[in-house]
Amino acid sequence: MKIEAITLREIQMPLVNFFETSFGRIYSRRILLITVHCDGVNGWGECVAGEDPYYSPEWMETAWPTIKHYLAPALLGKTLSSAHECVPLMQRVRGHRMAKAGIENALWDAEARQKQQPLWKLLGGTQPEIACGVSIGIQDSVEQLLDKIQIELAAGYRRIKLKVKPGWDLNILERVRSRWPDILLSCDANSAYKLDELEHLRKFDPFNLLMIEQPLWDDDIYNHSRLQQKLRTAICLDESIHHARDAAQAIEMGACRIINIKVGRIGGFSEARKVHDLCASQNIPVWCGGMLESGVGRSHNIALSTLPNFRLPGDVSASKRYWKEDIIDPEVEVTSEGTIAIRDQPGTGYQVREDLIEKFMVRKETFRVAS
Ligand code: OSB
Ligand code: MG
Repeated sequence: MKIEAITLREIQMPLVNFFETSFGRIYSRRILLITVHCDGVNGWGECVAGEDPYYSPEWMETAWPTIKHYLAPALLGKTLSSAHECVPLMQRVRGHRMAKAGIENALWDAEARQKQQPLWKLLGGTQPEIACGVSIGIQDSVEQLLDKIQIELAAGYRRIKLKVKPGWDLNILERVRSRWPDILLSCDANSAYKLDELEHLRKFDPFNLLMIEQPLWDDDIYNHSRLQQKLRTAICLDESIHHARDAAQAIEMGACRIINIKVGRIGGFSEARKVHDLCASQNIPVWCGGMLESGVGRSHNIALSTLPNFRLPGDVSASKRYWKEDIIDPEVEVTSEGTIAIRDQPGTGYQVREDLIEKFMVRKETFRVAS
């Protein structure tokens, strides 16, 4: 598999509904798509870095030049026998995991298409059907939130995750639990709390949550271990886990009982599998997080979620929850049982709609081997 060229495209797509977390609200997404051109086959990846450096230090405008000036030059002209061989070639660049993941995952897609094999099988997936949950952002009113939950439960989703922050937490959990005492319910703070709010966080315990995701600082593991000792509710780490060593340390310290794997935050499929395998060996369940992806990233999340230790429903949901029209064919659909059936065609099983990408595109740049 010779890497002949790499193309970056920025597309802009309005969200069907705004999405609000403890770090802010967005109405539309800027998405960086990466195409690797290898021996006549194109592989597609999505860099999940956000519009702003709020979820992570990485964002759209760091990913593009990092790929242009460092990652693409490290890869162009190289011949790989499989996608994971790109990892050591990009290692000199520190961090920038979402940029690296966008490229690595595009190479996996190319490899799967070249081998005429489904990506999920190439990754070692074993589950032909995956369980889906939804992440519901902060709303303008509690009534709106309850309406949203009602709609998602009626659609069949198996787990509801609510974004929380001080002032939008115990009050909503109370309302939700009194209406739905038995649903699988979790919450995600995106680092909205401090360790001195322990007494407040302990008040989450009676709501019988599946987990509380990332209550404390994004760059902290140790203080989560102190907090976990004092909470009955399981902590799930998202932002704090960047690679398998982080996961090993977090588990050893008792900082969490569940880990959210986002392939972008972890730096690509190879490292995501390492985190998965490590958690499996320690009996820590994992689930697949989302970053409001277009169909390209979404289809990669689906493939990853087929690995055996993805034992809890992921934030992997239908295209139409986010997009009027998604850039893949078919769109991702969720059954009335709240599952996605894995497609068995070569690659992701979804075709990239270049016509639509052309329509949403605001910039494009191709890098080739210098001749
Ligand atoms: O923390 O899981 C998160 C979206 C953007 C940034 C961070 C997060 C999220 C979500 C959305 O919760 C999950 C999805 O894509 O549905
Ligand atoms: Mg999260």
